[in-house]
Amino acid sequence: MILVKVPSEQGSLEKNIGCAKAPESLLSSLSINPEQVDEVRVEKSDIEETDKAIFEKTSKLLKSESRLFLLGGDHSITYSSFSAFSSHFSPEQSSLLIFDAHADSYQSFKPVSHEDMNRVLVEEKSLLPSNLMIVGVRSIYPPEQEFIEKHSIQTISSEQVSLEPFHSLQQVEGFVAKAKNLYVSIDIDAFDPSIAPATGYVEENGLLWKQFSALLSPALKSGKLWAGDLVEFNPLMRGAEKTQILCENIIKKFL
Ligand SMILES: [Mn+2]
Repeated sequence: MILVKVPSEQGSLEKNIGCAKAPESLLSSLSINPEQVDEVRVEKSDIEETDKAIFEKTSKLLKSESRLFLLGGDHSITYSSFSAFSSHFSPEQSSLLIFDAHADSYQSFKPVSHEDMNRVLVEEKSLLPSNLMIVGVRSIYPPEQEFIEKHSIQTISSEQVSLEPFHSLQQVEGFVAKAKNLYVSIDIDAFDPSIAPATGYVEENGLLWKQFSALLSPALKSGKLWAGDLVEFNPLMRGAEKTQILCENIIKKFL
């Protein structure tokens, strides 16, 4: 697994300034062989150039049959990396499992931001709606709800995970079983603010570590996992220390 630093907060609409510092902060406390670390050159004044650079880096690594894990940055980075993933494997054979408090399916902006990247991926046909599952959601705007219903996108709320842990696990297992190639994207705000306070859009009643571990394990065991990312951690915010420990534990699961 190659860790790819993507220090970009350009897609955060200025609501998570500081999350570009996450990759450096995380790598400083993990002991990783430097040969296992790569980086996307971020064009600070030009998000479209950054998006292109993420796309190219992801494509290149997948072509060399490397598995990769991107360290964001804000959640818009997933737009470019998953676009590359689905051009590599084909949209039919590319599935995206997301852990997030939000649906990121608001109306489309250009350039793509962390509020609409799922909608744009679906509209551009890089992502088939049936190949998308969002776990931990608990804050959805009406236009997003409409979008989710229209495309029958599979979601599991954090409340469902708490109330029906076994059924939730079965749903994730079913999703993973159907997938050909998997990309797992983790927005740190999927977690409960008691363990992950340092992020731009905090939502109460999130996932706990044990719940997340259980729901991630089908993907880790599947042999289909080629790429992933961890996004929206902000080391400049209050509670950064405990959030960073959680992030480190997530990364270790992928290594
Ligand atoms: Mn989110």
